[in-house]
Amino acid sequence: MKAKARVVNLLATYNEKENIGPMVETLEKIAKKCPDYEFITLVVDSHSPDGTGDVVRKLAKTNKNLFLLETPRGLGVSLIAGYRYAMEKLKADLVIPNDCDFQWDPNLIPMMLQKIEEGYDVVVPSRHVKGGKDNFNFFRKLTHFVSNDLLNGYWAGIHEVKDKAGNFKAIRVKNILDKVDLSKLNVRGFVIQSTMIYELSKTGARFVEIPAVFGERRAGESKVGFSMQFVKDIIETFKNSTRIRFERSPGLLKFIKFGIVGGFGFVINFVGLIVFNKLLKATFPWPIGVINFWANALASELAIISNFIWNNLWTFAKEKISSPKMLLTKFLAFNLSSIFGGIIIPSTIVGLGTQFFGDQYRQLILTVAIFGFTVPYNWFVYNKFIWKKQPR
Ligand SMILES: Nc1nc2c(ncn2[C@@H]2O[C@H](COP(=O)(O)OP(=O)(O)OP(=O)(O)O)[C@@H](O)[C@H]2O)c(=O)[nH]1
Ligand SMILES: [Mg+2]
Repeated sequence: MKAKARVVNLLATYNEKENIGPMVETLEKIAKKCPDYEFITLVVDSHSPDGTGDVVRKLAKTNKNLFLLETPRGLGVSLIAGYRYAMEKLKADLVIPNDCDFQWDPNLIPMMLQKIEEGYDVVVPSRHVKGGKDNFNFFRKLTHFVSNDLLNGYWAGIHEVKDKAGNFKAIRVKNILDKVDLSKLNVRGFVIQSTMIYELSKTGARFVEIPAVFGERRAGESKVGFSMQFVKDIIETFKNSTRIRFERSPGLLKFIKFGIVGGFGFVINFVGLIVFNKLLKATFPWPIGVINFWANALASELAIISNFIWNNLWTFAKEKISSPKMLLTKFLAFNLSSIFGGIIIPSTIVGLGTQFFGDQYRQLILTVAIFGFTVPYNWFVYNKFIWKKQPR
């Protein structure tokens, strides 16, 4: 006979003493409807001051399928510890995390198992598909929109599911949850939800959303409200979304570094022009035009040298040029390209532009020339020629 698949229902609790008993009982009833599965309940409790842990310990005396894991405060750290315990100690085949307040209806579990049998790896009950609904007031709608849609959707770029903020989901362990490096997940609070969707997506998991109605809390109090913890949660969500965005688009981080190096080069050129202007004026009896030509030539060469060094060590660190011969060749190519892209072309645009439109547009035309031509040109040349990825 085939061994039954083990489902670990992972319940996060903080002050849920009135809800934990009914939840364990409800899960037992659902287990009876799913005879092909062995149901286990793991409660992760952050030392709730209301004694939720004691209630679980008492129930566990007569229920061999009920386990308690005591965790530090924080939904994220608690769930991460729970996922690990479920896989390592309880040998789970599937993990189903859920809240303990009945806002997510545990009666969806048989349908979620059905979807797993159909071949999906992660089944997400969702408030954002047809038939789904939430009970949020204006404040919670707003915070949900900010975290779910703005930060996790647009900013982080998590698009595997529409509802990224809920706890309730069914996750296959083999080749999916066991591929997530939980020991490296550095999240404390509610942001664990979207982080898990992202981490699971990296394993190649197949996702499906099913409609769910997010109802009222059965008893006790919500932990989401305007408090210091709430501010910390928003900051953590922002930090984590930013990390995910950069991880998903490595080119973006490179482009920002390239911008910083270029900006620094501009400052060198700007200050250098002032310094060399003074030095040359004091040394040579040349006309002002000749003085400024050489002053700017020296200043821009300093900027070019700085751009080359920082781009080589920082922006394109992965493609870094290190052999001395190559370094010299690339540096000369970089100079040539900088004279063309950074001096000849923008100066021609400024010259022609002011000739046609008038001198009052000089600074505007320079800005357009730099951002419209020099920046994209340099980005292209650096990537394609100077720091071209070496085939391995
Ligand atoms: N172990 C643990 N569980 C927590 C912690 N904070 C919240 N929880 C549990 O996580 C679940 C979700 O918390 P809720 O406060 O209901 O938050 P929510 O459902 O996202 O938001 P509301 O709609 O405002 O209720 C509940 O079962 C809480 O008891 C924590 O620090 N540690
Ligand atoms: Mg709740």
